[in-house]
Amino acid sequence: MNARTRRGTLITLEGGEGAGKSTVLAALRARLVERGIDVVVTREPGGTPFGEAVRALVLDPARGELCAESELLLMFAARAQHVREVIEPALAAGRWVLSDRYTDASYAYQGGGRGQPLARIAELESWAAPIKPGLTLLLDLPVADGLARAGARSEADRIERETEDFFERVRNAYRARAAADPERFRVIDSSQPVDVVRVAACAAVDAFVDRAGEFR
Ligand code: Z5A
Repeated sequence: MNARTRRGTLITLEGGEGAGKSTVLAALRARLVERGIDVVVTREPGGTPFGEAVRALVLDPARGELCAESELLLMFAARAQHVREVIEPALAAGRWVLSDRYTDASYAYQGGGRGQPLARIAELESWAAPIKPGLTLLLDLPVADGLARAGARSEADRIERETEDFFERVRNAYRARAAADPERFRVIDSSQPVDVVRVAACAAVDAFVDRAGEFR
């Protein structure tokens, strides 16, 4: 197999409210490009026309109540399309994919936050989104700090209107996933200044690229 036909790798970026994912995303993309990697940057929910329509629907507070089961299924409906239309074709072509959120977000928000059974989420994952990230960066900070950052920004969407308790459960679920899979996760303290967080995130990606190179 030559370099052009080698399968690419999925890197995901996760975190709670105001964690700073958007703030570090451009730096991560730039670092991957500097390392000679052809990278597709995408996001969830979204990443395809169908997924972006689902995103608008699921985050719109004007739609009113949405039961937890519907929310979970909508996240996976958007994700199934994203995997088949964007992620899998890019990886098959040897490109890397950097996604702002992926399946861990469903475990954290719909599992931890909404109390949906983790086994049910795992079933959906293995059926609709079986691609595993090679590296997941979790930007972690105390909930109150994240909410203060997000609150200073714009009008809250449907999920952002949740209680502090909800976001504590989301944070705990993310941290539990990271602790259970230290090989894949790198946890970054995103309560640090922006530049420090960017440097730490880029260093984690660099180390991963170096390691991936050793096995190629
Ligand atoms: N969701 C779900 O429930 N289930 C799923 O399966 C998936 C998603 C995939 C939309 O996601 C919602 O979908 C999200 C989870 C749910 N719900 N909520 N809540 P999203 O990722 O698009 O939306 P978000 O979580 O609200 O992300 P965001 O708005 O893009 O925030 P962010 O990217 O993490 O933060 P940021 O925009 O980079 O930074 C926030 C502010 O903090 C901004 O003013 C920055 O300038 C500031 N900032 C950032 N870093 C720092 C540092 N280090 N110091 C000081 N200030 C900082």
